[in-house]
Amino acid sequence: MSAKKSPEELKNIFKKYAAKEGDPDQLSKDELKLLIQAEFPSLLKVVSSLDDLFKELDKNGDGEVSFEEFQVLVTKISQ
Ligand SMILES: [Ca+2]
Ligand SMILES: [Ca+2]
Repeated sequence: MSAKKSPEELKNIFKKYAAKEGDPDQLSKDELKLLIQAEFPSLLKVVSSLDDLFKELDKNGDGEVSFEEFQVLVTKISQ
């Protein structure tokens, strides 16, 4: 099974999980965990920890991952 998703699917996935709590346009760490566990479980084998992954994605360090920051993950997945 390929983990590759279309840009539209990714946007929908992001929105679905980002809307669960707090800011509906930003992923909290819990939301990111749910997203990865449900949609990209194969990533769990390649990242050392979800905490590290979250830190890596949260470029501006505001404790949330925006759709823009999420793109880095998308690049990782499509490699
Ligand atoms: Ca949120
Ligand atoms: Ca951020």
